[in-house]
Amino acid sequence: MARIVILTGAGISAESGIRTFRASDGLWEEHRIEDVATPEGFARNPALVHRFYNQRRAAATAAEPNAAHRALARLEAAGAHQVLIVTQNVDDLHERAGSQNLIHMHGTLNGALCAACGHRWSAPAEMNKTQFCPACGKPATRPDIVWFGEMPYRMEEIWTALRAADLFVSIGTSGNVYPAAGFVADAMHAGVPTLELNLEPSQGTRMFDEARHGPATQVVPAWVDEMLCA
Ligand code: BJW
Repeated sequence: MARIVILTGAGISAESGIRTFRASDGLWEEHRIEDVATPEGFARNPALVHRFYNQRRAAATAAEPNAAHRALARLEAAGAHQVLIVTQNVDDLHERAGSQNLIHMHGTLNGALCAACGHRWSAPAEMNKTQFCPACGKPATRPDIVWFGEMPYRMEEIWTALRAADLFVSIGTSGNVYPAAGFVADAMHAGVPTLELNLEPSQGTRMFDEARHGPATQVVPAWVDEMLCA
């Protein structure tokens, strides 16, 4: 059974109404990365960081999976391929679409993490700096999100899957943030064929064996149809 590793980024959720990061109307236009996406920013101003993620949690809860999320779930459910989705996204639209074999390498809005002891639990809709960790009792609640300078989750598992894959597909990501941006090079060095599906050419587009550009809700279902007919 062919093994497909699929990396997704903010672009796959854009048509569900979730803002991307680097577009002209993206999240980084309104927020300094250093303030809301680093442990140092959180230490300086936890209230600001909680407000940023509380708003994004509310937006993700209100959003619905789109045709691209559903197509990837359909590919996995068909059972003809072994599909692993590695998402950089912190929304839960892949799982709500039905995907099961899924890694959230940058964490999830639905998780809370104790900055003091590392305990994890379900995030409340509104998180704030006075909430106590249920394990150690310290008021060190933070979103379970991987910020700049922190190690993304389950990297060994991801690299093992990537090296063993028969196809690597990158969907809706600009290719600006490592280590995810390096997956295409990792795949290439392992001799794994690569495909980019994105609205426009990404930073690393020339490294892909093939690239198809257009909105995810069009290019992803079309590609999945091809895979299921082959
Ligand atoms: C559509 C569409 C539609 C729109 N249809 N497409 C120099 C070299 C190498 C690394 C570094 C370096 N200097 C610093 C680093 C490390 C740093 C890094 O990469 N910095 C860069 C800025 C250079 N990385 C880290 O610190 C990471 N940790 C780390 O490296 O640990 C050490 C390590 C060492 C060795 C091995 C492994 C690890 C941690 C990175 C954490 C990233 N966190 C964020 C925020 C937290 C999550 C959150 O708040 O949501 O994650 S940053 C932000 O960017 C978010 C995203 O997941 C991530 C990627 O963004 P994405 O998804 O690509 O979104 P956009 O907006 O950039 O692009 C959207 C794309 O969609 C565009 O191309 C559009 O065209 C397209 N699109 N509409 C299809 N309808």
